[in-house]
Amino acid sequence: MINRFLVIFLLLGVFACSSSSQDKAQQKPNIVIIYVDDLGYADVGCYGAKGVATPNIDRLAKEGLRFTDGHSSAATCTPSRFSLLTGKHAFRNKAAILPGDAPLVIRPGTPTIAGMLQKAGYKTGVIGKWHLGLGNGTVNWNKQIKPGPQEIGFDYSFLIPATGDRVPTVYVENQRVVGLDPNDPIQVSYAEKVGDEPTGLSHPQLLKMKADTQHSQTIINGVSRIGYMAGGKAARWQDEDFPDILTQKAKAFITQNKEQPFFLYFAFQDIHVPRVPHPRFVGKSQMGPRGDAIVQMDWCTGEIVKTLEELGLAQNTLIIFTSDNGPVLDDGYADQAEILVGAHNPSGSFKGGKYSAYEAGTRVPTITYWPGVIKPGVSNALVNQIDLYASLAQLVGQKLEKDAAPDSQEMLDTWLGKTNKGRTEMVEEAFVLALRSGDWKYIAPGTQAPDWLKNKKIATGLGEEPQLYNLAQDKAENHNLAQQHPEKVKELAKRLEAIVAD
Ligand code: NG6
Ligand code: CA
Repeated sequence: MINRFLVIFLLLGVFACSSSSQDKAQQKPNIVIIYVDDLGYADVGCYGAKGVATPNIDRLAKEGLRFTDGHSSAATCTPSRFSLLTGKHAFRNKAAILPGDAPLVIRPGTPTIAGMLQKAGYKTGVIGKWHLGLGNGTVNWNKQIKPGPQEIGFDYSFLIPATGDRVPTVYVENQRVVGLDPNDPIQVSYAEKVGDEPTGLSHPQLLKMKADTQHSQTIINGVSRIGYMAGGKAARWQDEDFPDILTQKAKAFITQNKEQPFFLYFAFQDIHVPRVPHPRFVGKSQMGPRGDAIVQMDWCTGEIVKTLEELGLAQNTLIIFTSDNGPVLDDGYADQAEILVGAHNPSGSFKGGKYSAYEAGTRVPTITYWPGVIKPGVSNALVNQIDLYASLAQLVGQKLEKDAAPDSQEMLDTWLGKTNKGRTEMVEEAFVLALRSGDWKYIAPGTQAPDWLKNKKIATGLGEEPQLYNLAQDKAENHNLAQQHPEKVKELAKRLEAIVAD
């Protein structure tokens, strides 16, 4: 008798324990970062877009929190992604725009946001554009490709290895090129021609759209790329399929991990060049391929929200929607972006765009969405993606390891809209560095930039003289006050130097 009671008692105890640990696991919210490429501040409806409708993103903004002063850490892709994942300024590692055959720039052993979440019990996945390098030196694309995401905290990866405009134009899933025929090995070179396939320079008549010299190497799927590639024919992507393939992979990742907390870093190819939307999105905006790519990425965003809702996960998922840098119209391909832009201004009322030290370089659409937790609204707080590391660690109750995320500030309450208090100072990284401090913005002097940048019609912020703006009075950065306030220039220059030396 006693024994029977004892058994029942023990069983009850076991059940109680397992259900409470299950509840606990349930309480940890899923985290999805939707990372658009080159999306400008005013490229979506809720931030003032004209000529293109983005109902899915507008809904996130309407039912979530829309930031008016949200920033990527840099005005180009690799540095922003580096900082997002490591919580560390990219200039500390000299992480600039990488070639398509570069080694992994976040070295194994470096603490990452994905690794931190893994330790907190999350399944972690990255789907989409990587552009952080792979391997240790020159990658052999025909073998196991590592180190890569797996070695820095991701359980699952499905990658566009570099950018859409760089070779190799293949997907890499968990360290292997997808669909590779071993009898047709891949060769890649950024230095010299490999194989005998036509290039943009030799066969311009084969192109879907003309390109500048840097984008005029091997032609793949009618688009000339940066870099030369041979072989791997069966594995090559069709640019038009990006939205369907990447979204399907993202849905599968969510579905497979629905019973446990997951972290999905979903990095779109859109709206980076080459802009080759799927035929069903062609003509869906008034702005040609660039606008159609915006419609396409709005659709992808909507599919993720729909999937979370269908699986009953929406109430327990924090979505962060944002971009890696500001907008660019002509980034190497003649896709009519400049001709068809009309009244639409991708940078909104800010100066510059991608590559620029002015505000539009890093001030990008930034929306947090978590039904039932984040109250709908608008926040004017100064926030930066570099702070997500420390803020999400706080959210999931994970202590930051020693030396982890040195530049990341814990600002969870700001991201969740519980306070309107943002950063008091912030570095913006372009080809020169800038410092925001209160209402002031200081742009350090500097003129070093790649030659191709000089042909772009972008106000880069580069110059021999220091620049000082008062953003409260002059958010378009038109009036350089450096001459009037030499002491302020001195103070901010000193402070910036100190941050860099830190
Ligand atoms: C530049 C490319 C540009 C784009 C950019 C990276 C030239 C002239 N331009 O070097 O097309 O690929 O790199 O963009 O080569 S980013 O969004 O990934 O930073
Ligand atoms: Ca980018």
